[in-house]
Amino acid sequence: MTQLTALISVSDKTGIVEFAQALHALKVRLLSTGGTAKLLADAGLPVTEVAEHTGFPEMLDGRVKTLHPKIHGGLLARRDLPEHVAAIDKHGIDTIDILAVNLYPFEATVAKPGCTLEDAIENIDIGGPAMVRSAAKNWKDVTVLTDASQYAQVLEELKTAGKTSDKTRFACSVAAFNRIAQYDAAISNYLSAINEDGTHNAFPAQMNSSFVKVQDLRYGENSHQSAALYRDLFPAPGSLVTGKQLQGKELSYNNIADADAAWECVKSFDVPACVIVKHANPCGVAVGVDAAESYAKAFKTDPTSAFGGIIAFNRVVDKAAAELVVKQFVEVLMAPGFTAEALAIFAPKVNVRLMQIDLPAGGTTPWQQGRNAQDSKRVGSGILIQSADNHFLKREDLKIVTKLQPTAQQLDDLMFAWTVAQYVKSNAIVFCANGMTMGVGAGQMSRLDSARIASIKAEHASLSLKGTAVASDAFFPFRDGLDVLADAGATSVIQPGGSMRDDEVIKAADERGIAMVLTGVRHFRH
Ligand code: 93A
Repeated sequence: MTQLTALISVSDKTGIVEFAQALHALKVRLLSTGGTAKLLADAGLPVTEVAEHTGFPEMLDGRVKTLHPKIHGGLLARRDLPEHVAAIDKHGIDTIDILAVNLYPFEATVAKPGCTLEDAIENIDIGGPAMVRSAAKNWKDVTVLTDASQYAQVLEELKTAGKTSDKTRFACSVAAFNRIAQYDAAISNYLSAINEDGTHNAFPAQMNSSFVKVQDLRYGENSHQSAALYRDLFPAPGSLVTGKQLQGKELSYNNIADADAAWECVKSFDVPACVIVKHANPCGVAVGVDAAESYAKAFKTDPTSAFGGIIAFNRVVDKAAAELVVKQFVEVLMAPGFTAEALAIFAPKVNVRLMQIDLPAGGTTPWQQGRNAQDSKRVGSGILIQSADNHFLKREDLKIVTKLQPTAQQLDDLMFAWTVAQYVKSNAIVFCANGMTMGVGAGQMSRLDSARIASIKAEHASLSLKGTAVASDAFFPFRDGLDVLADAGATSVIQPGGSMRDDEVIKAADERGIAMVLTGVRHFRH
């Protein structure tokens, strides 16, 4: 039997010495590129460098190593075609029967924070994929290995049969093309998302997205669903996925979803704030002089729902805040930092998941403010993509439409209520007073029901809604919704306006002694 030749050229050198040793034991001739050849030679293996084999040196810092007809001819020549065999003979080209290649680590390079465009470019492998494609195309004659996990099977077949099976060679060829497709997609995704100076391009011409796996999750929304967390190749600074878990059990799928809702909401406040989330909705939000006060107020909104909640702060959690929070059953606690005393208070609570997440430094774009420019939602086999709801209301945008003008305190509460309503699932009704939610009605199919539920919740928490400010995430189609708020005790309302019956609703507000302001924007959230 003629001697087989293997070309080995790998960046990830895991298991390669053992593989080459096994090939050598099977009398396979070894060809290899610079770094790999050195490693194999150091292990005492007889190996011919590709440069020696081709008679052409590696050049341009290794950019040209294997791009040579002696390599590609050896991989591509069909052994069953006499013309092919004659052609390679004429040019002194030897056939290559086994190719083991893994590529420059492009994906790992660009996944590193701070990777420069230049680094990324240098890690685009050209010669490796070219050889892999040649070998994979000629799968009937060549076995191509692109992953260390394939070495054992191929060795086994070589040992027992002296050659690999058609089945294995075809499977290796498919795996090789899959790997190349994945590799090229990573390059295309990366380059589509940056500008020529290396800055991030939030709106690339091509709607590519590239995700880096963060971790497998124990299960998805329910225990029969499997799940994993991926992060954007370029996560917005200060977003949840940039955080570090300091203690506690592994985060679950639902923990992460709820934590994101809480973190996005708490980031919206400039003053110390606390957000408690359950089932993707805030069940208590408040601002205060410090973390402790904001928590105490947020907890009061709905102590029943807060049990097992996900809590986010936009200030460092100190001893005073920790002493309050530790009294309740908490699943996840997020903050830009924790004092040593606070950490000591939570240390015995081994199940409490503590997350430290930096706040975004801020800037003019949503991304600099720690928000994604886009969000998306799967619909069957499609995907809906939209620019994210990054509209943040300014006081000067408000239009007062009632005879009664809101007082300064009411305006503060209306602005606060509006901010919270943005993070409550529609239909959203949020009663507030003194920088604290007093009743949250979320996720109902009817706005009236959301209003009713918000007042029932306030009653359960023994909170009076007298004199409260209310936000409605979308307009009132009829006056009945407003009447429910007035009956509950509200004296000021913020809502988008824009209904056909705005006049009827404004008239009702005047009748009921309510000061009403319109925002001109709505915040549906589904
Ligand atoms: O720079 S390249 O694109 N040009 C080439 O001709 C070439 N040939 C193999 N990269 C090339 N390779 C890659 O080098 C392989 O895909 C492998 O990742 C790496 C192995 O280099 P070394 O053996 O010197 O460590």
